[in-house]
Amino acid sequence: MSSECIFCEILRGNLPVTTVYEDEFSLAFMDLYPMRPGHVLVIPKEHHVSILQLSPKMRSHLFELGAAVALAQAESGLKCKAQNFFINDGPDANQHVPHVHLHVLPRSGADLHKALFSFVSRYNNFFGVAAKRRRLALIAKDIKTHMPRQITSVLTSADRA
Ligand code: DGP
Repeated sequence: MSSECIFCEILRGNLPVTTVYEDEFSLAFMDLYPMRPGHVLVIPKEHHVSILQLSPKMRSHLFELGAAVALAQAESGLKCKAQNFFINDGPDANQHVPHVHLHVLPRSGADLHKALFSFVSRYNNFFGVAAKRRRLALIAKDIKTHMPRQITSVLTSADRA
């Protein structure tokens, strides 16, 4: 873990987080500055900046978890007809938090302008105000309720560092 990484601080329990899913390798939680309602981040517990530093099994695990989150978002009460899955992989790709994170961004089918605005503004380093924790907690509860019972994973306890 890195002492200068806010996601590591979240994993250590030193910063608040609104969790959607957790296992021994990964965490899925609500983005505090959601680009659209229901925006979730999926991270490995190991600190790495780039997906290129992850094992193939870990990369696969993160994407399977991202897919499970997407299924749950689609089943939840969110307006969600599709998702953007994306990773800003390194500072020169507009990565702001130097810890691998997969964005799972619900799209309503009628939100092009709002989504475009949020992409452009954050790529200009403007994130706006943090979402209200109570609202994040309500959305997280809804997504959690719809998470698949089992996440397909190639990782086992033997893969623990
Ligand atoms: P990126 O620009 O790809 O590095 O995305 C970083 C994301 O992290 C961005 O969508 C906002 C989010 N974020 C920043 N600080 C916090 C925090 O303290 N808690 C949570 N939950 N999300 C955060």
